[in-house]
Amino acid sequence: SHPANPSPSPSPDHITLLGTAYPRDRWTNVSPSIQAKLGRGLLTVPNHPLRIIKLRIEQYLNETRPGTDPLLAPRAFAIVDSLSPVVTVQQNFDSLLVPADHVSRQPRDTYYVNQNQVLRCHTSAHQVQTLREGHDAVLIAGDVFRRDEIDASHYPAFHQMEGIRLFSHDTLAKYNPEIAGSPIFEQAGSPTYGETAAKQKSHTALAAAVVERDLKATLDGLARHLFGSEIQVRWVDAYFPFTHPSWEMEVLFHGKWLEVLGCGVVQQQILSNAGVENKLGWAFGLGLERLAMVLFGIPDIRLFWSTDSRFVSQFSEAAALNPGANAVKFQEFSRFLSRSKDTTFWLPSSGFEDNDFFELVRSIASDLVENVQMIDSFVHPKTGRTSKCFRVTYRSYERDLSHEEVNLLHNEIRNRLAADLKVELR
Ligand code: FA5
Ligand code: MG
Repeated sequence: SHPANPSPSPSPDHITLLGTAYPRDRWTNVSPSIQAKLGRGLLTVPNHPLRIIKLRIEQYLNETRPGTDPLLAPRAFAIVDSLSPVVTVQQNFDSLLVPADHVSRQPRDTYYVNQNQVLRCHTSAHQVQTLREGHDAVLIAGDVFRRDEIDASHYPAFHQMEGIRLFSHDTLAKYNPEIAGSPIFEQAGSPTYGETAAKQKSHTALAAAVVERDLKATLDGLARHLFGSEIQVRWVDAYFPFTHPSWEMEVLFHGKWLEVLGCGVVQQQILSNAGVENKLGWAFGLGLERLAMVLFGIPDIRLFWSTDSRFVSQFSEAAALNPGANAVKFQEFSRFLSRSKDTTFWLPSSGFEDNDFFELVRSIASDLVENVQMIDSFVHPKTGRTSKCFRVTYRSYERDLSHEEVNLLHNEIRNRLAADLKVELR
């Protein structure tokens, strides 16, 4: 695990993250509240629900389960879970074929340490380095960071687990006899060489279909392992620069479809860049909070960061890892009063992003804010200016907030809005 969160930066020219000082530049946008989340090591806290989910996934992928018929065995996934979340732009984006102008690279969405380094926004950032080490099956777990919206299922720091599985022709044929006499790669110049909706250009349609089937069977099986056979799952077509074809898996939770993971067939270019030859494979990246919320009925993503012992004491790693164990449902330790306040303003003519507002709210109200919702937006017919109204809902998990306290927070937000984001308050 990482060292405890460090003292403030040694100089205004540097930002200290996990004990290392990094030069600041005009890209630096890691906020103090995010800095404070680094090194919390939630995946190493005994009985923490995120750790339980991680262990249950490892258990599913690495143990042969009686009564199931794994498409591929033995499943020997290497576990990689102590890599620093500070990665290079190359790792987080370029190594995954993310185009230079892709939206996710913008400082609007990503925490930049400086021009060359970011807080990883997904565990996929480590795909190439782990593949280079020669693993055919690997699980990568860790904390990831994104400037994102604020609600019960989105938080700027969360946890992902990445799974990668590669197959040679022989491993694929061993468990899928239909492929024994057929190639897995197309030769350039062959009439079937070329990308389709279902496959990459250099893959045979059969090999791509077998890998897709294994991927979906693995993840359907994982969902049943975690949630029981009653769980409702659906597959949605998706797009990622680093996989093709790609999907997202959603599970039914409280009557709504909740996206829990993205996955697909790994771009062959990534494998060859990592020095892998004559193999193809799949990868997935799942959100551990989303799975834990479903499994334990945890209503709000902020709770994972709670230091209130009434949170972690409700969960038991030993019990949860028993085969056939039923997950104990989380009992809310009282819901305190919530207070909502609206704020309305004219945007500056350019340069305002909703995420800037969310981050500002976080930086002032921290975990006392439960939800931020845009409730109105319109363009003035004469001046062409845009007005937005956001509703900020405040609620603590530890106590009732007073009117005065909420007013102070809200006024501070309004002052900083005008000063830092150049809006005109209404
Ligand atoms: C990715 O991050 C891809 N790297 C996943 C992937 C890996 C695809 C390998 C293909 C191959 P996405 O941005 O959809 O994809 O995030 C994956 C999961 O992380 C989501 O399904 C969700 O469960 C979780 N997640 C995303 N944003 C947040 C957030 N702000 N708070 C909590 N969980 C989140
Ligand atoms: Mg997604």
